[in-house]
Amino acid sequence: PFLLRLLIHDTFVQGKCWTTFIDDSPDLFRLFTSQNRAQKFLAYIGDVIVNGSSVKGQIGEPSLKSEIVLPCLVNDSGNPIDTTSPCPYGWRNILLESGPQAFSNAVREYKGCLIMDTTWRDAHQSLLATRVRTIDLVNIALYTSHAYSNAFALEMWGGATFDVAMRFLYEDPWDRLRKLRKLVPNIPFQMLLRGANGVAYASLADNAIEHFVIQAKKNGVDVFRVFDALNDIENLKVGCEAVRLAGGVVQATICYSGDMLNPLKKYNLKYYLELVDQIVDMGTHILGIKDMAGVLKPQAANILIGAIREKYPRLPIHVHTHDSAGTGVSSMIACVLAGADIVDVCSDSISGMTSQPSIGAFLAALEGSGLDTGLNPSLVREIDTYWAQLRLLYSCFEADLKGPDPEVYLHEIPGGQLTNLKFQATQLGLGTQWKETKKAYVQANKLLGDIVKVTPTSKVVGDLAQFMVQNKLSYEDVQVKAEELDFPASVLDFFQGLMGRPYGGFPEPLRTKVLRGRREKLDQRPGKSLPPLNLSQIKNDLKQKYGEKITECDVASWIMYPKVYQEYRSFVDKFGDLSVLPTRYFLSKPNVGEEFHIEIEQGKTLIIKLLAVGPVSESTGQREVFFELNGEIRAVPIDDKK
Ligand code: 3PY
Ligand code: ZN
Repeated sequence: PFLLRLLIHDTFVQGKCWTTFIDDSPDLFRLFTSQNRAQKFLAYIGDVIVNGSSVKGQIGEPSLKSEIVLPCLVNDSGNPIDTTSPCPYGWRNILLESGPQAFSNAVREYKGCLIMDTTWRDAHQSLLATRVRTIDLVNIALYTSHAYSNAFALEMWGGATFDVAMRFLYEDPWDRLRKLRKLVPNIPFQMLLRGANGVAYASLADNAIEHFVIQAKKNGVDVFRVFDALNDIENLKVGCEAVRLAGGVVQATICYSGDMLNPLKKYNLKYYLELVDQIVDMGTHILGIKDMAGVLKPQAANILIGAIREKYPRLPIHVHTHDSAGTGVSSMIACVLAGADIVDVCSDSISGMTSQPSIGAFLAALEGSGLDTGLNPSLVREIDTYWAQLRLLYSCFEADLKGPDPEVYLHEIPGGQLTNLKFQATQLGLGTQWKETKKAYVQANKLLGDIVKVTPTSKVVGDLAQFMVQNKLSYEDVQVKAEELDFPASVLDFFQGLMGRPYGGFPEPLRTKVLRGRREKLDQRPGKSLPPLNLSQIKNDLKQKYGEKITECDVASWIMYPKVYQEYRSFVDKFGDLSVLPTRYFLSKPNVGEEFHIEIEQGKTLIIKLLAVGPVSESTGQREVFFELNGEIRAVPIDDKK
């Protein structure tokens, strides 16, 4: 094929060949590159055929195996909306034209109520183990750009998506951001930043956070929801300052925990209002209220938002919740009526339970209030026809929740963690003891001092709860035997102070007993004692290892998750960039005779057909898998690992 390509090459045909012709004509080699790429795809697909999917957390096969039907958007006059290019209008235009402060002023002045859709981040993080892949977001992006053109934002990045993209989906999270940004230039993109932890699980050097946020902003994030898991303002400041310096919209956020209406509980209205005062002193474009477990009941929402609105009439307020108890829509309506400017909802088919409340239900519940979201419910519903299919495509990551569970008011497990913890309990053989795990979670939280529970502190409580169940330890046992027990690493990190300082201080004598002098207690902001990273050195080291193409985004990925990044790179080296492979073939094998397409880049498509699977060779332990690739037969040897 190379010779053929050479012989038909324009320059060659015209006889204008020179001695460096081959070196100067990279197009001659493109065939090899794409053949090499195709070979890697076949190696991955062959492995799924012979050994089954190895995607972590997958149980069984996708329920949907047919082609996904895309939406068909029509306007109010019944005419089709052109979705071949993005919608040109949206809130992002105001942001780009006038900057973050004018943007947040415009949000506050908006007479209706705005929504942020979380379908692309928190909804699938909370119901489908964060496994939704870039290709499935890309395929709905242009439609979303039109149907959601008046949304305040789409939450589409950060939180667990960064880690999971590389660790389990073998994708580059930055690539996702760039692709979606191109397709949706009109709606602001929001990400979740874990304050001084970036998108990792523990504090990083301050310059690492600054570096990360600069890349996120450059590649397409507009609004940064910044929180600290312990509501520690010093930690929060690190993230917020980084966003301000990068030119992003700062959404400094308070995490809501407990039950403000219960006088016996630790976190009351006064606690939250003092936090708001500190945030206002620090400065923010928008105030975020993050109810990560879905425990903000309508009446508490009314009082809390009402009090903030009264004290700070100019401050835009954005509220986030989870629908675990089934009260999400009513709480969000209460927030809006009390003066919140923006609330979080998501596409109906991927809403409810540990996810966000349904957008359709919210829009319907708002009817008659006079508060306009600017969204057309029938377009929103049409987008949901896509998500209804996606829910089936990703059914193998379902946590098997069957309905709302108001028990969340007792255990306060965050939405994203609840599904995870339930899954882990099953994997650890604790499935029958899921009830015990929830009970232990309450006791573990009490032992840790009734802390605010959200990543990473929720993991500390979860790890301690699992440890108690596995070792059959009661609340009293932990207190009495603390000096002998081998606690999970996250519990040691927490007590050492690596996650910051909890409100009311660390519980003593438990802290001292757990640490037993093995680790020095840290009683200041963790990042303060971390030396700045040598970013150019890291980049040079990565270039040495992976070649000259290393970017600042790679540097940021490596800093957040060094081991995961290395494993991701080895995977891509072996199987190529699989982000363009349709999800059905990423997760399950094709049938013999089935033909499918992979668009590896615009205008370049691989047509693949599975022909047959050979027997295992006794000498090599391999099977030959026969494909037709763009009309040519290929035999790919695959190790049979079964
Ligand atoms: C995350 O940090 O990933 C969260 O979703 C916290 O709620
Ligand atoms: Zn959430």
